[in-house]
Amino acid sequence: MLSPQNYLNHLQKNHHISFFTGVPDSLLKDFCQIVQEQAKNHYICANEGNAVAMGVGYHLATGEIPFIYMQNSGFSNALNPILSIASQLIYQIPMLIMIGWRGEPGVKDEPQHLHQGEVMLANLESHKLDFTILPSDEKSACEITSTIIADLKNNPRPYILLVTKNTFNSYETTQLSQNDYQLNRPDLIEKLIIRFSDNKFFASTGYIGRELFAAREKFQSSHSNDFLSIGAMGHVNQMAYAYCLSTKNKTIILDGDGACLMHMGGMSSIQHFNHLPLIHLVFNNACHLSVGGQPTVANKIDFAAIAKSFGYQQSFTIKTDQEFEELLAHIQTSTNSIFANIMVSKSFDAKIMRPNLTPLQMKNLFMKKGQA
Ligand SMILES: Cc1ncc(C[n+]2csc(CCOP(=O)(O)OP(=O)(O)O)c2C)c(N)n1
Repeated sequence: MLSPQNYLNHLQKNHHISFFTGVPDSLLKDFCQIVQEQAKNHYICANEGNAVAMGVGYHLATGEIPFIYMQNSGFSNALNPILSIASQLIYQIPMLIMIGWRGEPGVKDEPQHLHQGEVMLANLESHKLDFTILPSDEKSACEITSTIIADLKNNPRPYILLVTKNTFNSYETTQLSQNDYQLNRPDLIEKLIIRFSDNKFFASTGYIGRELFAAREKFQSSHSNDFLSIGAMGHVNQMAYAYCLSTKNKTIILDGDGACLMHMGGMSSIQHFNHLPLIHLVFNNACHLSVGGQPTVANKIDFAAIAKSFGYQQSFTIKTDQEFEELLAHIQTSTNSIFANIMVSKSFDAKIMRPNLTPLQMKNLFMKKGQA
C-alpha cells in the first residue's frame, strides 16, 4: 500500500507541488489528514468546483501545478470549472485532481455511491479527461505521478488520479482536536424526534442521517417521517423547502455545517418560502466529522445573521441545553420559518448503525406506500 507520508513527500520534495485544495473524502481521509497537518498552502473549500477554481487562480499567479482532491460524489460539482475553464480546449490549466472512487464496481459500498461509482470510468472518458488509476504500490505510484507531472508541463490540462479503496495506508493522527461545545448532536436529535413525533425530518449527508435512523431504532419508532439525503451533499434544504411548500406541514431540516456551506446560495430560496413552517437546524461542529473530522471554517461564521438576511423569519445561535430547550419551544409554537446554528461537540459513535432499509424502502415509507 501507499504511505500517505511518502506520497506527499514525493509531491512536495521531488516535484515542488505546494498548493493543495479540495473537499475531504472518507476514502482519501489518511492522505487528507497528512496534507492538513503538513502542507503549508492548504485550503479546504466549500465545494469541489470551488477547489478547481482555486487551482486555476493559483496557476494564474504562479505558473505552477495545483493539487486538488475530492470524492467522486463531488466530481459533478467540479466538472463545470474543469470543462469550461481549465480544459485543454480552453485555458489549458495544468492541475492534478485526485478523486476517491467510492462505489467502484465489485467493491461493497453505500447505496448513494453505486451509480456514480459504476459510471466513473465512462464518465471520465466521455468528458475526454485523461486519468490514471493510482497504483497502491508506492514505487509505481510515484513513478506514474512523476511522468504525469512532466507531461502536464508540455501539455497543460486537468489530469485525474483515480484512487480506489485501500490504496493508502492508514495514518494515525495525533492532532484530532475537540471543540469547546458541550451539546451532543445525537442527544439533540433524540429530543427532536420525541418532541416532534408527527413532523417530517430531512437529514443531511453523513452521520446526521445515521444518527436519526439509529434514534428511531432506539425508540422503536417508524422511519416513515424521515427522508435521508444520503447523497447530494448540500442540497437537503432545497428538498425540504419544496416539500414544505407543497404540504404546508412543519418540516425540520437536520443539516451539517460542511453541507450548509457547500451550496449556501440555495438558502436564498427561503425568500419564497419564509412564511412557511420550515425549521432549518445546522449542527455546527466546525468539521467534516463523517469523513475524518477535517475542519470547516463554520465556527468563524455567523450563520444566524446570514440566515436572517437570507429571509428566515427567526434565527438563533444555540450553545447551551437551556437555549436548546427554548428553541424547541419556539419550534413548537411558530408557524413561520426558523433557522438555528447549533454549536455541537465533535463526539460521535464511529460504529453507529447504517440504515438497514434500502433508499427505495425509505422513500416508500416516507410517502406512505409501505409499512415500517
Ligand atoms: C459533493 C460531495 N462532496 C463530498 C462528500 C463526502 N462527504 C460526505 S459527508 C461529508 C462531511 C459533511 O460535513 P458536515 O455537513 O459538516 O457534517 P458532519 O460530517 O460534520 O456530520 C463529506 C465531505 C459528499 N458526500 N458529497
